[in-house]
Amino acid sequence: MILTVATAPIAGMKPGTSGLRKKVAEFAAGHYLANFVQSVFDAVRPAERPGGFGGLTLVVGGDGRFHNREAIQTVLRMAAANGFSRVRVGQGGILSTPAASHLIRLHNAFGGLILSASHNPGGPDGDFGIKFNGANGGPAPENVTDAIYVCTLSLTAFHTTDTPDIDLDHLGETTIEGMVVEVMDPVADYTALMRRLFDFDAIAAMFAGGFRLAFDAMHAVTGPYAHAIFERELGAPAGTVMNGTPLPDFGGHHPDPNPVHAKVLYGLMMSPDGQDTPDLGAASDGDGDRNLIIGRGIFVAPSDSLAMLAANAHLAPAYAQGIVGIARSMPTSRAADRVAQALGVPCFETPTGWKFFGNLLDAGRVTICGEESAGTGSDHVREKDGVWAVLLWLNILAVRRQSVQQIAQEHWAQFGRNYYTRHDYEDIDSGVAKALMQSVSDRLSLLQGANLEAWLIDTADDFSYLDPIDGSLSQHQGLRLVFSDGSRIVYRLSGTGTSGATLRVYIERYEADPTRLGLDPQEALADLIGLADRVAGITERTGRSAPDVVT
Ligand code: VG1
Ligand code: CO
Repeated sequence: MILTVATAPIAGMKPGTSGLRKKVAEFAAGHYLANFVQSVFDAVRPAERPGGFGGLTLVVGGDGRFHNREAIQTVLRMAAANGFSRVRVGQGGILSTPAASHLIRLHNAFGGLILSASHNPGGPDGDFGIKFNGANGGPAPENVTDAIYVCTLSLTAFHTTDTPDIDLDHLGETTIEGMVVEVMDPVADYTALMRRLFDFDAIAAMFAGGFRLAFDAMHAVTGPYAHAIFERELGAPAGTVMNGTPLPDFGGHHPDPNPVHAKVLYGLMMSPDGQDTPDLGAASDGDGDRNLIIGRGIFVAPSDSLAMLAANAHLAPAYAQGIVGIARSMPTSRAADRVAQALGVPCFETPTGWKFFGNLLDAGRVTICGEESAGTGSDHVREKDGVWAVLLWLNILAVRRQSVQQIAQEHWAQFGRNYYTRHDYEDIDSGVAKALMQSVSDRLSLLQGANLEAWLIDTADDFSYLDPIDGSLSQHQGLRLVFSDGSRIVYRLSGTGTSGATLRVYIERYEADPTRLGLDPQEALADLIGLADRVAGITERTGRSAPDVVT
């Protein structure tokens, strides 16, 4: 039976950088999830179609975190009550974010709901999240997330059914109030796509020749994908995939692929003995859209990885014709810009968050996109894609027959090196964080053109982005200090956290001197790091003497 349940608006449901994220307890309480899902449906219901969602398909899946299954059952009942004709859901409720994006595109779905808080911790005390992706497979753009938020503010009822839980573990079809629920293999279509993009034979031959990969799935969603692709398809030995079973609490860890949270992998790759060190270390995050790349003895900064992948993409079959353009988020280093320039293609600078790449990708203006936060992807889907990035690295390594270290060194020798770091101050008081940002913002016009400790500031501004495709304007996307030599300091507040505020400070300096390409980034950037602290008064205002995470 279809039920209409009375409800009242719940405050604070404004989607952030990537969907709505809150503590599990908040999501699981009362009508919280139902309110948000109904607001999504109300905001995106096609007004011009008399049947609403009739005849349309929704893709549903999540990263397997605590509360995933319960949330999926709620979404299924509500999709049926709101009139969808079909839902395609990953077996066990599992779909990586890039796989969901692919399924939406492959099956011409209306869109998808992805249940994930991505790199945020899980478990009963951790975070939960949900985001809506549209028919292009990409995260809803700001005008859609704004419309969803507006709906949350005046919601009075939601539609659901009294159907018992659907079996999510067996492939096949059932129906809820006339809506077909198809439980799908979450891995098969995605694997087929990867096989088309990359030279699996060349990569398999490399593995057969003794090449070693260590892939840390962090007990998150990429485990099944990684086992299927790296071990079964490409013949990498069993054990290549570490932590390959998705767990509701990610094994108690934080599924954020950085040197801090992927410490074991990092230690393995950077171990000085080198004997047992794999050739490539990689990891992905909660929902499988991020990637960490570490060569033997060398951590590849995500901004560098983007540049190196763009420079070498033509070595993989999918990109053999070359790339048409690159896009990077504003805080991402300018290493990719130099590659674009050398290739004679444009490089776009967008705000943080994958939703800003969608229009450029749809319009065919860019092929490869990336963010400093370990997100890289291409026009094959409309999300960043962790396993894709690892496969592109593998394909490049298989063709070039060099180590990651050699490839990085040759890259820097050709293009110079953009030393880069991001310092995160997590869970600081929101008021303190806002005041800090405001104080820098208030001084931007004074900073512009100023000489600070021998650094001349060329530009001091609050980044805003005018989308070249649809003309939409996104303001307040980060405070930038750009120096006369191209170095940059960027301050931003995170839009994905669930408690307090996280201040991100992004620091970059370009080095062309061939004798100075092998420095430790923290040393190469030491004076700018100090300057960033003094300009914003970070230590003084937050009482923190050091960042929580340095990448
Ligand atoms: C962070 C990253 C951003 C990324 C976003 C979602 O956002 O900085 O680059 O797109 O997470 O990634 P913020 O607002 O916290 O800086 V994921 O993999 O968590 O969906
Ligand atoms: Co993610």
